[in-house]
Amino acid sequence: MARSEVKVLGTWASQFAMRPRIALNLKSVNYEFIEEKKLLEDKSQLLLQSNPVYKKVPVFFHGDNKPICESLIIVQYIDETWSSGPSILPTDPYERAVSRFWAAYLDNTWYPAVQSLGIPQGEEAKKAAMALVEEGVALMEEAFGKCSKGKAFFGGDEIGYLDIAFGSYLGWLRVAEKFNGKKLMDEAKTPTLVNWAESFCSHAAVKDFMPDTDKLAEYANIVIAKIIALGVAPETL
Ligand SMILES: N[C@@H](CCC(=O)N[C@@H](CS)C(=O)NCC(=O)O)C(=O)O
Repeated sequence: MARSEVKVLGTWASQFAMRPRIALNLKSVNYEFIEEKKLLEDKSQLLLQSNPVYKKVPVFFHGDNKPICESLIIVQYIDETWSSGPSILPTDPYERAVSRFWAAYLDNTWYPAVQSLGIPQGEEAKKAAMALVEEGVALMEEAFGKCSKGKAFFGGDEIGYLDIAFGSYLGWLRVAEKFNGKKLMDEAKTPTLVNWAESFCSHAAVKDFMPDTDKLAEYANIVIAKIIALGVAPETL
C-alpha cells in the first residue's frame, strides 16, 4: 500500500466507524471505505489480522499496512497527521483535556446505558439505565454551554473532537428513543443540545453517514436477536 493511501474498515451502522470518516471529511482527505460484511458471525481476515486484540471496527490504515484501532485514537491520529486542515482537538491544553474527559465519560459510562435500553432487562435495571441516559444528556447540555462559548458546536464554529465523540451516538440514541417510546434528548429539557444535534447531523462532513432511524432500528433488532442467541456481550451493538 502506498504511504498516501487511506482506508477505513467499518460497517455502515457503526457509530465508531463514523468517527474517523467524519474526521477525514473535515480534513478533506480522500479515503476508501471497506465494509465489514459479517461483523458478528464471520469476521474477515483483514479485521482479525489488523485488530487481533479487540477484533472490532473501525480499523484505520494509512499506507504501509500499519493498522490503527480504537475510533478516538484514530481521530487523534488524523488530527495530528493532517495538521494543516482545521484542528479537531482544541488547541488549548485545558480545553483538550475537558473534551477528552467528556468523550471518555460518553464511551465508558453513558453509551453502555443507552445500549442496554435495547436489550431485554428487568424493570428496575431499565429504570436505572434510563435515569443514567437522561442525566448524561443533561450533563452534556451543561458541558455544551461551557465548551461551545455560544457557538454552534462543542468545538466552536466547526465540528471538533467532542462533537464527533457525542454526535456519532445520535443515530443509536434515536433508536433507543424509538424502542422505549420516550424522547431522551428533548426540546424542553435540553434545547441547546437539540439545536446542536440538528446542526451536527446536517453538516456536510456528517450527513452521509447519519443512518436513517428506521433502518438502524431494523438492523438493531437483527443484532439484538443474534446477541441473545449467541450469548455475547451487548457492547457488540
Ligand atoms: N472502543 C471501540 C469500540 C468499537 C466497537 O465496539 N465496534 C463494534 C461495532 S459498532 C464492533 O466491532 N463489534 C464487533 C464485536 O464486538 O465483535 C472504538 O471506539 O473503536
